[in-house]
Amino acid sequence: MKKLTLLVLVTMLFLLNSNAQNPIIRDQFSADPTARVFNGKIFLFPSHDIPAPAEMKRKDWFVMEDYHTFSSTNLTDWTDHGVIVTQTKVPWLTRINYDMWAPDCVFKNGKYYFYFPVGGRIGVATADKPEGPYTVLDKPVEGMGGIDPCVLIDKDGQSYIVTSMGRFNIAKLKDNMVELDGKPQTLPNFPTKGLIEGPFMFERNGIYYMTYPHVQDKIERLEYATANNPLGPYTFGGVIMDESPTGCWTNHHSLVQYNNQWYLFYHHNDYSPKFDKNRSVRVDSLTFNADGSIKKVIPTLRGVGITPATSKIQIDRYSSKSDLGASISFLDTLNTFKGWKTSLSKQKAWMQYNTVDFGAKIKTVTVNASSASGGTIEVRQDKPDGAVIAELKIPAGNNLNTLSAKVKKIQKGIHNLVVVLKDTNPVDVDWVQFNE
Ligand code: FUB
Repeated sequence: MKKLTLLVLVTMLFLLNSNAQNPIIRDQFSADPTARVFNGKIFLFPSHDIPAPAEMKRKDWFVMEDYHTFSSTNLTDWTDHGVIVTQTKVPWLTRINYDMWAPDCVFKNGKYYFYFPVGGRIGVATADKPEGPYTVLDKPVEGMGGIDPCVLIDKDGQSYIVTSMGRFNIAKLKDNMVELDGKPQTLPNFPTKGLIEGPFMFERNGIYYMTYPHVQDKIERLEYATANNPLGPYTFGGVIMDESPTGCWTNHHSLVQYNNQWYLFYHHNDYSPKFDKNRSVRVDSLTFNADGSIKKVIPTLRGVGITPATSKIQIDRYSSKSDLGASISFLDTLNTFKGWKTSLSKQKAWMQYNTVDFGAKIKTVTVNASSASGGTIEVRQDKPDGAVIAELKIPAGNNLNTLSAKVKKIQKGIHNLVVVLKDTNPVDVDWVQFNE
């Protein structure tokens, strides 16, 4: 019994990926995120980039052999439910080609339907629970080609599937969710150049939105169009997100409303700055204007959610920073999944991390930091010139040290956290954590 309890505890610890910031999945690559709300939880159905195995001749392309699903109740803690579908378990797949691209999942008639593109076909797997286990059906969706399926279940119960093949093709689905009810039609009025993939369709207040990546210039940006019914015609609405600042060529996405807030899930190449086929899922808040148009989303590192002060706060996922003397870099360029550090190199340089829940009983603060020449940092609340709640002198040396100090005059509840370099000796900060 004791062994079983220990095993459950260890498994829970393994499953709990406790990070609020972008990217949200921090122990593997993840891309093409479709987020859905099922049973009051948010479920993420991304695709899964992996480094090319030895047998793959082409090393500069996407390599995707399976799908995981993840869930969260607070957008802060994500549980990895493990692999739900893998290429070797697709009965009708004749060629293993590591091409399990962007998927979707919907709930209908008491079952979860997971749609995935592989081998130029659209496969379906079903499950009784969103996290699985999923069973891959014997046949793909006959008559539907293309990639990146998205399924909309309309208010009248009619389902539609849209895929992409340089243009968007849409068809009604029969009630069994696996057969088409009529031939796919190509949606008119979308760009004829630079439209490749990734349509996402949803309805809000009677407006049907088709959101999609489009190469207007060199790489994809996210755009949207609207219509008064799922089959269109759609009218261009605007840009949801500009091109990735780190040059990630693709940007696949989904929009979802959860607890009265809309979110945009998308991907960048955070852990793989030199190879944009190894991507990572991010999430930022999204807002609609009163007329239903979408406000452009600026990608952030901070992401969404409230960070408990008692967690190891990665201030390199900053909300804002001083113009001079504050920068971030990988802790270990050979293993980027170890994350980043903040470097403060000029007197009064600062890094601000917003929306930290300081609770009511914080007594001390611990930092993991290094300073070649021995520098001092101040921990402040709310803003760079906010009240100093602790000061820590980092011993001279190149290695990271974990050291603590008492906090004074700390404000309870949710506040921003700011770390400021007090003197001129540079300091690198890995994380900051408060203790009760
Ligand atoms: O992940 C492979 C492909 O890249 C997806 O299917 C596209 O949407 C793009 O993100």
